[in-house]
Amino acid sequence: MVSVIPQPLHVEPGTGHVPVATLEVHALGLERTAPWLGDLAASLLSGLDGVAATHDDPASGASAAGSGSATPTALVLRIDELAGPEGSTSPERYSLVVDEAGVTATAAEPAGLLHAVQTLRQLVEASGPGDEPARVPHVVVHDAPRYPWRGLSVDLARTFFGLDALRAVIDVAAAYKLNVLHLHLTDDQGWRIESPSRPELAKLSSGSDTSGGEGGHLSLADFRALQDHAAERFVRVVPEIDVPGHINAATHVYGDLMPDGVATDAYSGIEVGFSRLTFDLPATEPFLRDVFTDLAHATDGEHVHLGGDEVLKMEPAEYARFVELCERLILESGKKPVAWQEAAKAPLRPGTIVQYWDTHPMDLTYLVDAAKAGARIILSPANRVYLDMKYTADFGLGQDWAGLVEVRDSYDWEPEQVVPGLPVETIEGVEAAVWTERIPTLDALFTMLLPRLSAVAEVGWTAPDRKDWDGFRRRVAREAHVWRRAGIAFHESAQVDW
Ligand code: TNX
Repeated sequence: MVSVIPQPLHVEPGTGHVPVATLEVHALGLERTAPWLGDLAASLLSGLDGVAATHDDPASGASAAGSGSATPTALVLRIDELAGPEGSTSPERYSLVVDEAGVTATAAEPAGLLHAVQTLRQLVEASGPGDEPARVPHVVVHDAPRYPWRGLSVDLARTFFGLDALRAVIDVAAAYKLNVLHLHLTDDQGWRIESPSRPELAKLSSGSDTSGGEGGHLSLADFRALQDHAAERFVRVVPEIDVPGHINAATHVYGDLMPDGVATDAYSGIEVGFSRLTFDLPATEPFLRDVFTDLAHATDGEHVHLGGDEVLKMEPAEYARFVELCERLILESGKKPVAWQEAAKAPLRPGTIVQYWDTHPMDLTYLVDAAKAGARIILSPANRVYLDMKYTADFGLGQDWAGLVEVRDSYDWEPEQVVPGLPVETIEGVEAAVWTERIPTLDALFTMLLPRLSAVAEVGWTAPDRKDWDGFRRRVAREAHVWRRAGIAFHESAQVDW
């Protein structure tokens, strides 16, 4: 075990140490694929106590680390097909070697190099802080993730969080090697993304939220900047427009989406399941075509999420027509559909990703059947990874409909056992979710995310036989120092000795 979250697959400790008080990053052969990576690595490592890291940029010929008296230790970043655990084909695989020569990170692709840097960052943290010059024990790490999809979903509709907040969330997610940021962009309370062919949506339906705040929305320029920040950290953004329920923000703008032709009132409460579209109205399909096509154009990623959850007032046949249409619109715009678990009750096209969430006791045969017919499954069991659930009964933030979710609940679960009968090879990954009905500020958001998000990250990355709660408790306690230094709020759960 090394003090790294998520725990790597293969670790060989050595004897001896390498000083890291001055690090010089050499990013080799990344000019075309990830020219920013050397600078990013240097800035991540320079944030650590007692470490000064610079990127030796061959283009500028400049190197500041050499200016001090100590000889800098080299951190080499280099692409190598052979990196990672033997036999691993994961595009995220990497190796990290710390020995007399310095530190060498190799990876099949640039994403793995950033993972290696995140591992190194935690190894440096674990050997400090102290008065001694920073150093890292010799070690060889070969690592690769268990699942290709390790996500966090953030609800921007109930409480709006803007670009800076979301950048901070991405940084934390990437620190624990998560690679998907799913944005729940629309719901009854707000439309939080500019839709160029329907500008009224964000204009008229983003001015409030459930916390009594002013709301807001992401302009396309914001969304562009957000995706750039995410891409530099190898995080894919999956945007969601939730239909055919959770749609009051749209019916508030367009009366012709309502059978009586009358636009609905704005809503800033926290009930769910009361709003819906109507398939046979003439305005419905053009509306869906516009907003999904706009979103598909705006996103760089492969996936667009169509929602589909909690449509409590609709016959199954009409619901199935919505799912079929939205899947088709997304595929026609060149993207792949993702939907909440209820969509699996309708016939799906093979390859659609279905996100399991509802842990109320129920017959899940329809979900298992969909997986057997070609759907890929993401696991977001609410009683484990809904990070808007309260930690304890008296906790001041969040909700408790799925139960209380302490750190250990988020940690101690096995994805293959969540849905009985689900073929394990259909599991694409795991995703935490934070709904924001009762999460009014960024501090509140991080208090709900941390430490539980790091627990979910280990579930998604680490092989089951490498996981262990006692080890995790000790490792996560060390991260408190990192969060405090960065000014990031977290919950000092009684389950951890901070
Ligand atoms: C269920 S999970 C919802 C959301 C709520 C959340 C609150 C899901 C697909 N739907 O609309 O915000 O519970 O925890």
